[in-house]
Amino acid sequence: MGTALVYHEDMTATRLLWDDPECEIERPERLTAALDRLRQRGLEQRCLLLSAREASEEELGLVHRETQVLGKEELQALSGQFDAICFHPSTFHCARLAAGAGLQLVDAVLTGAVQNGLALVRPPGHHSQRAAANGFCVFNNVAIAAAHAKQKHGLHRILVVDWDVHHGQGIQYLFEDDPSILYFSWHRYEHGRFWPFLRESDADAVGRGQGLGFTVNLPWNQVGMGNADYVAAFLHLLLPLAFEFDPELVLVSAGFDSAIGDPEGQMQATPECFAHLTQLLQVLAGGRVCAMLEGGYHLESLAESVCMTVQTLLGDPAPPLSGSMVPCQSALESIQSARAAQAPHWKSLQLQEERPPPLLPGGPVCKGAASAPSSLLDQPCLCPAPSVRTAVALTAPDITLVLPPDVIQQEGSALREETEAWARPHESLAREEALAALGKLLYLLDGMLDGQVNSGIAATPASAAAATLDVAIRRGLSHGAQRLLCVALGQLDRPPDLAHDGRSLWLNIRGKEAAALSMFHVSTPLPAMTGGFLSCILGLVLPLAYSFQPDLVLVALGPGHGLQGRHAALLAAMLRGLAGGRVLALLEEDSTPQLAGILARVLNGEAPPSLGASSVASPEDVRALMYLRGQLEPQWKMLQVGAFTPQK
Ligand code: Q9C
Ligand code: ZN
Repeated sequence: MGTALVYHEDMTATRLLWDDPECEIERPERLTAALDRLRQRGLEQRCLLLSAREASEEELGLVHRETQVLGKEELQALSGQFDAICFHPSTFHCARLAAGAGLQLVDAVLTGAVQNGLALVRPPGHHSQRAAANGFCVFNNVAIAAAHAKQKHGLHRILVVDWDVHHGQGIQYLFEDDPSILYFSWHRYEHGRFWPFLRESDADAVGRGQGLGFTVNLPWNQVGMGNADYVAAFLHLLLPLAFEFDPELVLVSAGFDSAIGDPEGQMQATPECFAHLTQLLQVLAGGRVCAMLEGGYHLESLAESVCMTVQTLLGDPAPPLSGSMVPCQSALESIQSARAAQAPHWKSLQLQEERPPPLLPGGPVCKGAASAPSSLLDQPCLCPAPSVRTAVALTAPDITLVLPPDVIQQEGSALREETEAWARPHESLAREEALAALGKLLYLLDGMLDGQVNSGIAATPASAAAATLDVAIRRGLSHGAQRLLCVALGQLDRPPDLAHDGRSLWLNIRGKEAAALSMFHVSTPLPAMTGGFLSCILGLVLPLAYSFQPDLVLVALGPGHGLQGRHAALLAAMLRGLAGGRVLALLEEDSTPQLAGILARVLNGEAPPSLGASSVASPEDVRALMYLRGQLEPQWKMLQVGAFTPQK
């Protein structure tokens, strides 16, 4: 459905007219560097370009008290009245364009002209308050867009995700008693010793009045937070609340001063991390995500991170995350304290907070941020994108299957002798239909392993599902996959002679018992209700997967898998964050064309349908999750929620 890029060259006009070391980092080059890189990567060309317009007085009035135009002489004097503000004669025009750009983006998304988009704007907005400019921000672009989405489009639930490294206190103040706007912000805090030095940036500021629980602060008390810390914050704090909230629209205060190399943030997250954050948000609100630039002062890091965000909005799979995926102790403590502060207001946190896990010292410690931007930044991932994003290899190409034009129905099959050789050990693969299906699957898998195809769907007769999966795993491991994650739903057993060499992680979702037979062989019941399903995905499947860092994912819906279509779509959409989106879904031949169709679209980058208001996880589901977490947490560190180590 498309991605909008909203911009206007005039927004490069505002600049610093006198010496001020605090303001000098907010430079016009921030916009030109980001835009140049988007062009260079061919990403701008794939977007719907919208030329920013000025917001009207009335639109600004949604959030701000009267605004004024000033003469040049008054600008410096006026600047002195605010914290971290330097006005320029063009500031008012630029700030009106920045606010207008956000409004256009929201209008484009909510009228269905596009699915999502990014507004590349200056000045930023999230520090701006009702009657005060602050922290380089003049008008609160995101807040105005949120108020507009409520007023002009009648929305009732808007999620604002502020991944800028500073606390967007302006947004918090404007909506702290408003339950229709869930505001999440993580920020460098250092126990209150970092700008803007506010007590109300801490985790225990949770909103007031009707808005209790609709302000979510995650203060980082150390610098050096990295990919694992950011993803853990999403999986264990933001996303459970966001799914429970069930937003109709997601606005992102997209500051990239939280990325590696930034002089303000001093954090370590690589640009690829923003692809993952974006992708994780795209499963909400039917994929209606509007990102607006806030901070980001390291031009290289900013440009790369903007590209990662836009690329993901366009539906490209996120590149794999680099580095060991182990959240640091300080991050876990922050996540735990935010969860504890929010637990009274959110059902999805309550059951698990009943017995707060003990905090034990001794986890990994953040390295700090002294090191220069790592080589990760100097060498952006240059792996060529596969020519086919998604291929569907069904045995009888289905004419009733409605697919986007860029999803291909694969005709090819592996060579007959080769297919027979792989099939030989399995009785269930002797039948002609099973052999034919296996030939198509092998052909598809080879395309994926060779890098020609990114993701795919194959089908098999139910009686041959287990054997086909067994062959797929072996073939994957012998033809290039280093680490293979297999998520198996329904009656599928781990192939008995699959080596226990740590190269495959088997996760079965079915039956009654939760069991970790080894760290690479996990079984958990399929929750009946949406709430339980979500905590299974966010609390178990994704933490395991992000810890394991597979380079190939197989997801198999086997006999009696019992998964609803929208749940299958969500699982596939979220597993797409692993292995650079190299995901092969294996279905039963008699699955409905609807199921095959929705999985193909989701693997191809479309948003899964909203789950709607979710039920709570049942006590049994929570017990299963807690049990497995206790078993597996020492090995798979992304499972940690708070600094928790189970007692023996
Ligand atoms: N060294 C935005 O990122 N100066 N504003 C802090 C600490 C103010 C940041 C000084 C930073 C404002 C949108
Ligand atoms: Zn910032």
